[in-house]
Amino acid sequence: MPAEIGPVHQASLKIVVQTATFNEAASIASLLTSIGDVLPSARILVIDDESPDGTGTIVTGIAATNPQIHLLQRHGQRGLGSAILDGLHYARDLKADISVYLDADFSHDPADIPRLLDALQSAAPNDAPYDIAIGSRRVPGGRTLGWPPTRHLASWLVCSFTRWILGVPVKDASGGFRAIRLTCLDNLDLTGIAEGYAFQEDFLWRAHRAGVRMIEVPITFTNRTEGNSKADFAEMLRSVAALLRIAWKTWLGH
Ligand SMILES: Nc1nc2c(ncn2[C@@H]2O[C@H](COP(=O)(O)OP(=O)(O)O)[C@@H](O)[C@H]2O)c(=O)[nH]1
Ligand SMILES: [Mg+2]
Repeated sequence: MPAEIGPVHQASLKIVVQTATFNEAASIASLLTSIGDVLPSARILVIDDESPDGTGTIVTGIAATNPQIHLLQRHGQRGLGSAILDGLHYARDLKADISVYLDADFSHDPADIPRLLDALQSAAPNDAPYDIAIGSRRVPGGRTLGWPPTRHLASWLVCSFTRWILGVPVKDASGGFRAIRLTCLDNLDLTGIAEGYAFQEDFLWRAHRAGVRMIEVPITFTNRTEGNSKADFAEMLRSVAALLRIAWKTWLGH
């Protein structure tokens, strides 16, 4: 049953829902079905990095019978951030107005997408509209389920660092569930943006400095029950290095 129809849908804006995948064969088919149930008119884009478990092959099969589903199969490349960025550009090439991105492991509930879309339209009459709606675990009503204490600690450190050291005025800068008004990309310099998980903080840092308006929407994040996390120790180190580079640029006033 489709979710409640909000103002964005009535305005018939063109929406792409995108998800980056690496080894998500266990969940991708049901995720595509769930997104289609929530937003029947949206295009759905999967950006896959040659997943060895055949995620791309599964999507190819589904896309063959459903023209609303697109696969961007990348070759010889890895990285959550660069995958999301390629997806945003792909959505813009499709002439979409808004792209929503979310993880492929059901940590983000597709049923929350309409609330993110509606938040983009929620600015007061004389204010500029919001360009980014952030699915947030750190505003009242938001929460994270199923994480070990170490993940909670790492996430709290990253979000605090981004808020207080990098100066980005949001509480959850590290989540991967967002709605983006694609015109805002025109005002952002995305050269050299982090290609891994630190893309999430780097993107908001650049957006904030460009004057892009953002709003946080409470969501429940549920840790995956299928497949494995790609946020390993090496990725954590890459993210820390990327955040320190951004801090350096912040202090230098770049
Ligand atoms: N295309 C692509 N997707 C990735 C890559 N790394 C992670 N992902 C996807 O990014 C999302 C978040 O990754 P996940 O492993 O769930 O991270 P966690 O939720 O932080 O533990 C999932 O949909 C992954 O499949 C990558 O290198 N390339
Ligand atoms: Mg996950």
